[in-house]
This record gives sequence, C-alpha cells and structure tokens, in this order.
Amino acid sequence: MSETNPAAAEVAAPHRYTAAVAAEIEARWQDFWEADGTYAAPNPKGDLAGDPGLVAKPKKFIMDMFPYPSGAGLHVGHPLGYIATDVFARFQRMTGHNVLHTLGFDAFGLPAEQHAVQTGEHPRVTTEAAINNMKSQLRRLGLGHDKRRSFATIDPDYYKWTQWIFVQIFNSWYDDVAKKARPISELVARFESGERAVPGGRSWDALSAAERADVLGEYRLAYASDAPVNWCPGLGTVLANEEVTADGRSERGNFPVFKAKLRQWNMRITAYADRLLDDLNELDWPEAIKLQQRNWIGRSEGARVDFPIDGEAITVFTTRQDTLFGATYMVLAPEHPLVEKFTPAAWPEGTHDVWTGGHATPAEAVAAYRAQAASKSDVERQAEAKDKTGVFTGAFATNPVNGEQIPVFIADYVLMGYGTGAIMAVPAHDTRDFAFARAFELPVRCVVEPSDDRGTDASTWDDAFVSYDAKIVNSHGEDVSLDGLGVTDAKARITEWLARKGIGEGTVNFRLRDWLFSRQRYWGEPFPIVYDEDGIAHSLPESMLPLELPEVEDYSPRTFDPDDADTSPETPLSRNQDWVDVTLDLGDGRGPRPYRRETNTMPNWAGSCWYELRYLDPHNSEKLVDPEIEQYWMGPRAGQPHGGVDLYVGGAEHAVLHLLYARFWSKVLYDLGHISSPEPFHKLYNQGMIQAFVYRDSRGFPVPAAEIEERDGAFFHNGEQVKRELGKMGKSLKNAVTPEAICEEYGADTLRLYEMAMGPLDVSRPWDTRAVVGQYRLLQRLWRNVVDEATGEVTVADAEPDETTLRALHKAIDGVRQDLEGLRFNTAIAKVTELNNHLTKTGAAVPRPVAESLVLLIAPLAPHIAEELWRKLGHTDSVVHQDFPVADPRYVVDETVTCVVQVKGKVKARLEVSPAISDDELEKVALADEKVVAALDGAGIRKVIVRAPKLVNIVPA
Ligand code: ANZ
Repeated sequence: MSETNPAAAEVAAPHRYTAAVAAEIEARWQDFWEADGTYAAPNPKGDLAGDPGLVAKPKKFIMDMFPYPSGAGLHVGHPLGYIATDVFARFQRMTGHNVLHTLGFDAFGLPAEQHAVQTGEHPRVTTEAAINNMKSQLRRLGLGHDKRRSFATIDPDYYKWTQWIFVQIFNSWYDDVAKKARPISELVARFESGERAVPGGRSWDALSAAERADVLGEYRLAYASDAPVNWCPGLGTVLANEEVTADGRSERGNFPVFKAKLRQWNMRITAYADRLLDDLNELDWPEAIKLQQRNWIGRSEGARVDFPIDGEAITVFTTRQDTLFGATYMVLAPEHPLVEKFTPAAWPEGTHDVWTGGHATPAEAVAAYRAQAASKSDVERQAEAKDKTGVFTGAFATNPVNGEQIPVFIADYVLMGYGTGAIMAVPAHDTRDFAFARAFELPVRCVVEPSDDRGTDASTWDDAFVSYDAKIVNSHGEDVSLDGLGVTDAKARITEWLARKGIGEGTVNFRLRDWLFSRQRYWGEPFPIVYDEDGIAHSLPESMLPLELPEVEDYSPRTFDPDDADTSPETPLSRNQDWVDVTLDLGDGRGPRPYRRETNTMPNWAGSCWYELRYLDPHNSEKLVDPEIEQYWMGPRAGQPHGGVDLYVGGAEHAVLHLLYARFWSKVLYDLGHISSPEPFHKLYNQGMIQAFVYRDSRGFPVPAAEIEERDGAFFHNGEQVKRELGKMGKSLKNAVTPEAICEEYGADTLRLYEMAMGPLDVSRPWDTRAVVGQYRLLQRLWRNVVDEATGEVTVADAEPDETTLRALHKAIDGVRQDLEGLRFNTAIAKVTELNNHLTKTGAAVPRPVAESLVLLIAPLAPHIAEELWRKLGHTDSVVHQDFPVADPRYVVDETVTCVVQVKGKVKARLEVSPAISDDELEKVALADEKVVAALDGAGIRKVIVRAPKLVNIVPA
C-alpha cells in the first residue's frame, strides 16, 4: 500500500497525515498554546501575570515528581509519567476542573558538582544548560504545563524559602502533650516562668547563654549534634549508607570508609513518627508504598528492662518481655558506651575459650572486635544468614526475674542505633540468639511451649521455636509467675511487675532515625545559620534571605590520606573567608557582632520537601504561600481530610526518603500555621518503567541497538549474531531511544499514544520502536475520517448517525471517560481505536456530531491533531477547554437480540444483533457468518427471507 511508500503517498494523497504534517501542526499549536496561555491555571486571587481570572470551578492539582536535569537529556523512558499526567490533566480540564499542572526542576545535587570538580565549570552553568535542553525536549511533547509556575530549586527566589522553612523548623520544638510543633519562644517562656522545669534542675536565669543554647538544642526540630557518620578521608566527604559498599569502602574510588563522629545538622523527624504512621491511613496511595513507609518508621511495642550490674544497670529494649525467664546472656552493641565501664581487667576464672576470641584480656578482645565491627554496614551486620560473631566482655549482669548471673557479650548483630543498643538474648525463641548461643556454647532454655513435637528440652533443638501464639512455661520466680499464660497476657503481667519494681516499663520503639541534614558539598542550599563568639547557633532573620551561594575558586572537597581516620572534612564553603567571617546585626537587640557562617550545605532532598507549595504561588516574595491560594489548591475537603495534591505520579523508588521528608515538612508547616494541609500528596501513583532490549555480542558487551538486523527471529550486528535480553534503557546499554527520533519519524502525538497504549500505566513494558507505527496508523485513519487526503477538504456529513454508529459512539464515550478517570489509558486508546475503525468501515462520510465527539475523545491523548481537526471542523476556540462528551445512556446498554439463521429450514447459526438492525444489514451479517458460509458450501443463493431482527432463512440454489 501507499502507506509503505511515503513518496508515492504524497503524490496520490497530498493531504495525508504524515510525519511532516504532524511536525508542522505540532509546532504551530505549541506556539499558539504558549502565546495564548492556554494552560494558565487561575488562582482564587489573580496575581499571576496573564491570569484569566478565576471561574468558580472545582480544582485539580496534578503533579509529577520533578526531574533532576541531567546533562544526558531524556530518552523515551523518562516522559512516561509526564505524558500520563498530561492526559489526565487535559481530561480534567474538559470535565469542568480548574487544573494546575506544571513542572519544575530539582537542580541541586551531585552530578553537576562532580562535573564542576572535574572541569572547573560552575555547576550553575551546566545545570542551567541541562534545564534548557530538557525544557525544549519536553515542549516537543506538547505537555500542557502552566509555565508561569515553573522554577528550579537552585533559583535564589526559591531557595530563599527553603532556607526560611529551615529557620522555622530550627525555631520550633515538639510539644508532646499538644502533639504538635510550637515556636521555641513558647518553650523559653515556660522555662522562664517556671511552668516547665528546666532539665538539670537549675533555673533558667541561672544558665549561661551557652547552657541555654544546649538545653534548647535538645528540643529544637532542627539541631546540631555529634552523629556517627560514614567518613571517607580519601574522598574528603561523608557518604550516605547507600554509597558505601558491602566491604566498607566507598562505591566511588574504593577508599576506606570509617564511622566517625562529626558535628552535623539533624531534623527531629522522629517526633512525628506516630503522626506519619497514623495519617497514612487516610491517603490514597499504593498499599506497597504505605507498607514500606510503615516498615521504615517501624513501630514496635515492647518494654525496657533494667539488668543490674555493679550497682548500675544495662537497659534493654525487648518486644518479648514475656520470655524474660529464658534470657541466658546479654549482648551490647560493640559501640555501646557502657562497654568499657563494665569490662574487667582480666578474664574471670574459668572463662570459656570460645568466649575470649583468643585474646589475653577483655580490653584487648573488645578493642579488636570493635575495629572489626566498625568496618561493616548495618545491613551486613544484621544479615540473618551471616555467622554470628562476638566476644565476651568479662562482665556478668543479673537477670531481674530470677537473680541469675548471665554473661554480657558484644556482638555486631546488635545495633547501637536501635532501641537501647542492648538486648537480653533468649536463644530458645529468637533465631539470631539461637545461632549465637550454639556458636558460643551458651545455655538455651525453653520458656514458650513448642507446638510441634520437639519437647521442652531446648538443648536438643536444631533451631529456635518462634511463636506469638503459645503458652509460657518454666517462668516463675519468687513473686511472679507467667506459667500457663498466653503471650499477650504474659507480656501484660510481667510489664506490670517490672513497673511496680521500678526496673522497667512498657514502651514503644521506632526504627525511624532523625534525619541527618548536612553535607560537605558546594552545590546545595547554604544553611541560614551563623555562630557567635560563644559558638552558639543563630538563625538569620528573613530580611537576610536568601543567603546566596558564594562563588568559590575550587569546588572539590579536600581529600586526605585515605587510611587516616582522624581527619575531618573541609567544606568548599569554608575556604571563602570573606564569606564565612561576617559582622551582622541579626535584629535581636544585640547590635552588630562578628559571626562565623555555617559552611555545610543542605542535602539534595531539601528542595523537594515543599515544591508543591511553590507551584501555587510561584512569585510570592513576601510569604511562603498566600493562605487563600494554598487553601484553594491544597486544603482539606470531603474525602481528603488532610488535603493535598490530587494526583502525584512518580517512580516507586521514592517510597521512603522523599515522600517521608516531604510529609514531615508539611506537618511542621501545618502545625506552625503556615499551611492548611498536613499532608502534601493525597493520591500517589507509581508508573512502571519503560524497558528496552539490550543486544550483547559474544563477549557480553552491549552493541548499539539501533544497528541490529533481525533475520528469522535471530539478531545480528555487523554480520555477527548477538543475544537479546531486556534491560534498562540508557546510554550504558546502548539502547536509548530519544523522543526527538520518534517525533521526527511520526510526530509527538504518535509517541504520546504509543507510550500510553503500551500497557497498564503501573506495569513495566519493553519499548519496541517497530510497534510505534500502529499508533501512527490510528492517527492517519482518524485524519482520513475527517479530511479528504486528496483535497484537504473536510469530509464530514451534516447528517444524523444511524443507530449502530450511535451505539458505537456512546459506548466509546462511556468507556473512555471511565478509563481516563481511572488512569487506564491503554484501554481508553483501544476504545477510541474501535470507534475509529467502525467509522472507517462504514465507508460513508462520518456524521459531523460523531466526528466532533471522536476528536474530543482523543484530545487528551493526542492534543495536536485534535486541535487541528477541531479547527478544521469550524471551531474558533481551542479544543483544550471544550466539554468532554457525555454518553447517552440509551445507547450504552448492551441490548442485543438473538437472530436465528436457517439454511434449508435447519438452524445453522445464532447471531447477537442490535434490535434496531435493518433487514439489509442483517442479511449481510448472516451471509458473512462462517457457519452459514460453511453450510452453503459454495452453493449459490436462490432466496433470502429476512425478518429483522430475529430470523434469516436462506434457500440455496
Ligand atoms: C528478647 C527477645 C526474645 C526478642 C525473643 C525477640 C524474640 P523489632 O520487632 O524489630 O522492634 N533488639 C532490640 N534492640 C536491638 C538492637 N539494637 N539490635 C538488634 N536487635 C535488637 O525487634 C525487637 C527485638 O529485636 C527485641 O526483642 C530484641 O530481641 C531485638 F524471643 O528481646 B528481643
């Protein structure tokens, strides 16, 4: 056909929809939409340039996880989510909503900085170039963004407010009684008046400024503290856990990484653990993501129990206080601060050889084991399958329920950062304790009755018996017995007993840790913090924000001897003395004074913690966000008790970090009265990934996918057969396909349709360039149903559609509406295709009302061709703001009747047909039926008697 020969097609059909036509149409409408401000979303008060003024419409705030502008640009895998939200946003616009949809850039971060270190080029230069490149790539896709609302997190106008929020967090504390953040000044007032006792027992007046600062530091929601971090002298920076390899070296450069205590900023996210957990229930998020957040927050109910030792106590956290009688030894994390204190000078008489690790003294054993543990990551230390290692400290503690002396070990399977960093070990009922007890020949005592036939003599067991639904045995002391109780009752009884004795209490423990918030980097937001001569931290007043990033000579971190753990990072900002040492009047009544600036920068998560708010009121220089505007777009409403964005689409990899941090900041801002929505994102949706075929040669190296030839199901590169597999799309696997390439060959509308048609949005799918043409053909047939390819004239008929077409149309409308609302874009496209094919098949000119509805149906998916056809159909205003068609229920219900087809008086087929079918049409359908054709077996037809819709009788010749 001429379709396969474009040159011939152009001669025969000069007005056919081709890639060249698509390119012209698309560029023209993109320019028009931009000039016209078609996608501008009005605010309740019109203070954005070009605001069309708010009409009383319900709102929809639709967001993508904004991109990091990488220098490599986009491949076709990247815009999957952006196209999806664009289709959804367009559909919402056409169903009566005021839609806010835009896209900014998350532009601080490591890659640009690495590039700067290597080339000396300012990261702002490369970042801005990458943003511009990405913008033009995205524009080509016809995304309906309100560009007035776009920004990058590196814009000083934006990060002014990131810094301002930091100041709010720094200047507040969490009131456990009211369960909310409050200004720190209220806490100071309570200390001053004596309404609240000052920790340490002294009066507020009696404290020095530095002492007061220390006290407040224990309360502030942003605070500096000495935290153990991954310090890599060879790279000159601290690293995130994810950047450290399993053998304790840096992923980049393979340098040793040490656990070092460095003074760092933290965010007290743990204060919000309960609320972060509880409010998840109201959110419309994928269950898998909610579960990941719940696990990350990790709420455990249990008890703290004191084990006496040398007149003091080691406190453990346990979730199984019901098994206290089975505790036969204790384990402290190697870093536990009490280890030295209780370690005796020599091994006690009769110490088991396997306990000492072959060391002459406990101190030696402890030191050697600590060094070994420090080189391991927490994940490695906790691995179930790993051999249990540890060493005896030489000390014994007392089990408080039975007075037994039990040995105290250190072992790396106990982490300092969880619970109290100390455990009571119950080897009979805990898998890890069991393995450890067997390795160290420690007693194993059964206190939970096994439900299998292993018996209660635990010395013969092969593994631990772990159950929450069993009876407690062997558990009675002088004044307490748990024997015969179930786990829950035993927990309650022992907790009550511990509390009465003053040696324990029921408690809730969270896995969540405070958020380490400083980085020794250049390319991030400077902290709005200065230190006075006493080293006290002060926040900058709003009038001094933004605190802009100073220029520096050298972006590189200072590196050290890779093996020298006793070094500490030197931040790039600290090299600029003029910037660091300043005299400022902070407006606090103390007048101008010398200060030293904080020289760390914020982590690259900071900018994405509140960006949804900036979209609302992007140019506000007076306020974070205007309250009326914030309430309109984000405020709580029916079905959304916590308010928030109506749809947020992004990858599932952001399950915890970004989504948890952003929720935390929202809650603080909400508590302090700056916003009305305690949750940022009401509905979350994770799109799948676009995968791609990778072709590997005989050595296993990827070869360019674009150069592959396929012959009889085998794949060749330069004549050599290669193997095909599925992988990620990208440069490194030589299989990236750019959106430009597809746009050039088919147009942006085809690309959009193809990406949406590939499968359900939340499922990963392999890219197949050869399949793209299918959607191109759909658009060509659509075009042909409206435009004469020879003349370019509109061909639609000013006629009423027949019953069959009405049914096809309204069924499509009904289905497409539901599919678009439910983000089922692939099935929506299938329904549009079906309708379009039906119209093609009728062969007649398409009735105008049907053609118009068809164009409106496809408008969210393929906006350029829809806009063009809409105008060709004689409309003067944009298709973007038309009403989406509404199905007439009369034509949607599937009314069919069964028609019996007889040949020579015998029933040969039953057909399901519309009750409105005409005699002629029914005859055609009957004669085309397979079974009827078979029954006739080539014989001619003498006569056909038709009684539509129920009977067809055929008399063969
Ligand atoms: C005694 C016991 C007996 C325990 C038993 C379990 C089973 P979740 O549920 O995750 O909160 N644990 C406490 N602190 C720890 C630390 N810093 N490092 C490693 N393990 C620690 O886990 C709580 C349980 O994990 C606690 O309850 C404690 O062991 C251990 F049959 O205490 B259990």
